[in-house]
Amino acid sequence: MQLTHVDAAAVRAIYERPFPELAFAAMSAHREAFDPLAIQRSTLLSVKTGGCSEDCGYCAQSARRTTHVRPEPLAEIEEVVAAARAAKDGGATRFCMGAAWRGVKDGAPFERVLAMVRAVNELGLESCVTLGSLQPHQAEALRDAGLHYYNHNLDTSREYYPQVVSTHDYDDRLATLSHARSAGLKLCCGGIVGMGESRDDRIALIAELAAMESPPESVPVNLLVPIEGTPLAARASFDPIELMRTIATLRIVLPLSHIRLAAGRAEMSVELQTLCFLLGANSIFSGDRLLTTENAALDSDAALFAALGMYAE
Ligand code: SAM
Ligand code: DTB
Ligand code: SF4
Repeated sequence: MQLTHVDAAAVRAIYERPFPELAFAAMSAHREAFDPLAIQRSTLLSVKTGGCSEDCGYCAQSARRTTHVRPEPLAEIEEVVAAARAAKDGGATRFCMGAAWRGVKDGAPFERVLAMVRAVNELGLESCVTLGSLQPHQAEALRDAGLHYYNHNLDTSREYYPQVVSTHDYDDRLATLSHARSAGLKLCCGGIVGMGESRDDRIALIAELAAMESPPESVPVNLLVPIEGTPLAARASFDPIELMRTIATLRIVLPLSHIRLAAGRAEMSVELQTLCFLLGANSIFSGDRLLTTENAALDSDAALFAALGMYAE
């Protein structure tokens, strides 16, 4: 099913269906476009850690807070190549490099990121970077270096965003996505659940993604990883049924996108992960670390996929 007009009311009508109806529709949409046994795997590396000027309430890397993160300068290419090789050996098909920047500045650090992209591509991996805001010429430089995906999350609804971040706004995020798309990059764009947002906010985020002229090929759904020292450290536990409704609705309204069960898997039961895969999540972060926190272990992922008769793409 390809939806032509997706607004918040249409998304709500899907999101709030009785669960068995929602699940059946999501599973059907998944099978129409994808092999339901296959899971795509991406591995993350933080190439510039901490010291960020922004104040995103969920993030360990804001310079405005004291967290477990020790700031580190931009990584050397050799270090990135070694990590990318290890990711490939671990079965990942995409390597995602994250920088704790408000945005890209022209100059030597950006040139080094371009060299990282070329080096990752040479290993036969898809490349992805997340560097904060981008200007059009920077998106074009990334494209010319061979970048496959630009990750830039909307994170939540337009309405809730100012409660989470005060140093940039929703339109800044949309502008960067538009520059990346205009340069011909594929988009990885999703959000975070479990930040105290309402169901309306989750529905509005889904509608925002689905209404994009050219929606993201890759949609990460992060469950907040609570970080000591951040305003969202004391998050109350999140209702797993809301996570499943979010995944299933995304699968229905974005039938051709990979939906990633992203951060927070280390804290999820195998039962919850399995249900999310059944409902249409077909991508994960694999490898022992996310950016600054632990991920679900590679061997437990392998055991889960073997038990389910599923496999990595
Ligand atoms: N500075 C860039 C930016 O803000 O786009 C790139 C790095 S930032 C860490 C990338 C994304 O990671 C955020 O947009 C958010 O979706 C996710 N993220 C960061 N910290 C998280 C946390 N504690 N729990 C869940 N997701 C998180
Ligand atoms: C995304 O959607 N999630 C990733 C990646 N894109 C950059 C980051 C998750 C970070 C989790 C918390 C941490 O490790 O600091
Ligand atoms: Fe900086 Fe990105 Fe973290 Fe926000 S999410 S504080 S922009 S690294």
